[in-house]
Amino acid sequence: MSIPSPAASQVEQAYELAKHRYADFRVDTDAAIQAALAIPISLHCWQTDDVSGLENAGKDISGAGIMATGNYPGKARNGHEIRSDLGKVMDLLPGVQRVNIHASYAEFGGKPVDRDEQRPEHFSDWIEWARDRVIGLDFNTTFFAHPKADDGYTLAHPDPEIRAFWMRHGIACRHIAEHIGRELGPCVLNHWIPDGCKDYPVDRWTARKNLVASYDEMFDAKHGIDTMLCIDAVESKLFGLGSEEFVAGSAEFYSNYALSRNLVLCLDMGHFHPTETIHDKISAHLMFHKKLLIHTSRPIRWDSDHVVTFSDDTRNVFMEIARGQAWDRVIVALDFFDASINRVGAYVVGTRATRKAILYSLLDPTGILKSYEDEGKNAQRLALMEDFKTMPFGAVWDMLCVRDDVPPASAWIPEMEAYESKVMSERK
Ligand code: RNT
Ligand code: ZN
Repeated sequence: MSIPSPAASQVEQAYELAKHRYADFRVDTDAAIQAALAIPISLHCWQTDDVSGLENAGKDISGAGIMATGNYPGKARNGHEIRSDLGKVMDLLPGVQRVNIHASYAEFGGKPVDRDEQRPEHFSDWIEWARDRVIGLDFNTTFFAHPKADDGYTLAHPDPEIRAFWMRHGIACRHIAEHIGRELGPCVLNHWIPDGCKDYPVDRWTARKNLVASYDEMFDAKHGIDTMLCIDAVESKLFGLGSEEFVAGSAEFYSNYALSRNLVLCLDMGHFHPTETIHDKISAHLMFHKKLLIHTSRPIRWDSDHVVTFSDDTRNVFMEIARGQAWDRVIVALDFFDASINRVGAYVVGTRATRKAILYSLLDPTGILKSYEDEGKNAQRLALMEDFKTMPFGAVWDMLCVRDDVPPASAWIPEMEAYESKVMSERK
């Protein structure tokens, strides 16, 4: 069916009613829209091509616990197609966007360069593209999809030469991120490693000692990297495919490591026990850590990376940030990949869901809820929280889209379909 776009007058009228309804609870919808549009969300480049990257076409390399399932047609095959898809996605998204690239998306112009020899010029197409679009870039070390990561260990590897190779990669990426930072403004460099194993190891100690030593070398001040431009973050994980029992970079490891080395801690919503959520961790960590990087994602059973939806989990994360007025201490990035649906659609759904949750949190009647709480009126608190779920939120969201000149509601679907038939379906 063809999706009808709401008429501008409908959006206006619905918004006027919604605005008054929220104002009854001392919530300013205009201010919330403005604030929600201004919060940057860093779009991961790897949903365009199912985390394949640009270096390994045709090679049989293990994904080191990262696997996108599905074979929906239209996957991007090179840097040009990836940027084209990201451009289309951004045209359908309201609000400030950044783009988050991985070291495996380097472009070498035909002459392959190994991970430990990557340099800023291998990302010049990305930098020029971002400059043209007036967006910032974030960066990630790629400690996977490489022969030297095939046995599941990198920075924690027992072999000092393999560790040294990956340390050189980490340092190279810090120079690249610093360069991006100088060109486009501060660049968040996230570090995630797969290191771990399927079954009970005898020695967890050496792996973790190695990991501390490798990171200490990578983050050493002697490399002269300006940490105002390259903002290092470290990401924990509970388990991955093939590392079900042991992951060296666990939550406890990184929480302590980041705190003791003054780095940003990254919490990925999909990296905890199946029923464990991250909203309660935000205020706990921010009592001690300077900043958090959030990877919004949606775990389902053993998969940590389904497309984000407007779920309780997503809303609760941003509600915590809003209620703690911690926006300047949290960096928002996306991390999901689904190869079984149109990939532009996956991005638009997941990114819109993230910004919807941001808007929802900014429309919270926190003041009233807090006075109920202070007075011990917890039935009233629960009732109001429930009622806010069915407030005319959609009307405020549609207005946010219209104010930023993108299709409201699901009116972006026809644009995705047109792009699919014109561009994506030509890729064989
Ligand atoms: C892996 C981590 C990591 C990756 C990306 C590709 O479990 O979540 O953030 O998804 O770096
Ligand atoms: Zn992640």
